[in-house]
Amino acid sequence: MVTRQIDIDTAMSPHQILDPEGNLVGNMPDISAERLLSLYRHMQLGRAFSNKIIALQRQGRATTFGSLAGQEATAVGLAAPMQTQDWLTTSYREIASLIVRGFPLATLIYAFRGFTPANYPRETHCLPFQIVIGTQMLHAVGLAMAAKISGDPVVAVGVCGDGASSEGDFNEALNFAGVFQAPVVLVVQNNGWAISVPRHKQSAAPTLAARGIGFGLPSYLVDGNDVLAVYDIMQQAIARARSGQGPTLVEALTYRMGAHTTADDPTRYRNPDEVEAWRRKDPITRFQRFLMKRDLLTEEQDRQLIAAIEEQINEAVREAEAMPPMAPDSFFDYTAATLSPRQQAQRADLLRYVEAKGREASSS
Ligand SMILES: Cc1ncc(C[n+]2csc(CCOP(=O)(O)OP(=O)(O)O)c2C)c(N)n1
Ligand SMILES: [Mg+2]
Repeated sequence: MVTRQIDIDTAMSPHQILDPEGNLVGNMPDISAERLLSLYRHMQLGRAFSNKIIALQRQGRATTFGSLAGQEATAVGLAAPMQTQDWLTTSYREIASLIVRGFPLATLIYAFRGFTPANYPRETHCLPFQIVIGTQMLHAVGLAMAAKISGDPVVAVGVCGDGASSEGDFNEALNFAGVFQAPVVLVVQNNGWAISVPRHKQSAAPTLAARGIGFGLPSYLVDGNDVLAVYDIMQQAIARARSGQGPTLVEALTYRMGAHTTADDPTRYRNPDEVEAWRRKDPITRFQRFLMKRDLLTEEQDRQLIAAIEEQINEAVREAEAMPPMAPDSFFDYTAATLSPRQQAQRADLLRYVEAKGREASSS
């Protein structure tokens, strides 16, 4: 019988490297200046991307979108230590993680026009982001098990929200990962809310990280607004998984500054004081202060970086809006390798309907 010693303390108080003023309060991980600036640029890119899609949605140029604001340190810090061959499975809230993995901005924007990209960027090793809450945690464990069975030095990272931790899928993923020692890192991005349901309604456990202990997983609570702390814990967990030391659960404590999605009004259920308190812990401001104190970033360079990001996003919007809409029946191509007679009939039915609607529109 295998007995593993699991430290409960790491799951109880958050690991922190930078305080909200950007002062170093923990051990600095071994990261080059170039990489520090790349983390910062991706955080700014994540926020600007989120703001842009929300603006496009308001103009009828994008679908429903869940704000990323406030969660950039977690999204960037969890993806940055991954290697090219590793797999990432996320929800809709981790778009900045996909960007870190090299997912093209124009392809993402095309997806937020409501279309499935014809040339999915498989080389990024990111599964399509999940809307079905919690499911991607099982996908991550499955990918990790495939790597383990094949003997590939590949790690999978699965990310979900605090609300998702109440789903069966989340618990099954942790249990399976623990029993079979899958090379996986399971991350809960605890942003305080699952639409209008607060964290305390999800679990009576003192932290969500503490839940990992019961499954036999080394578990870590981390300040999710501190990119260095997230990077540090993730780097260690990924290295352990790669060297055959099994899975880890990470809970990143952060906050959803914006609405759940463009279809939500959080002022109906959230106390503005709570939002204000978290604004003072803004992950981008914190890291910006740190970089400036270290003379790695000047105000002028910061302005230039933000302007360059704006231009990069505008260019991606132009590119995405120039792409033709997907054929309305193309989703049949992604659903099954071969269509059953019933599915073929459904496809023909859909095409007849689309054609009739087109005729109706052109005659009116
Ligand atoms: C299985 C399932 N149940 C319900 C929903 C509807 N739904 C969409 S988002 C959401 C809340 C998710 O909260 P959380 O896991 O904390 O993620 P967050 O949106 O805060 O990132 C729910 C219930 C869904 N998409 N899938
Ligand atoms: Mg949440």
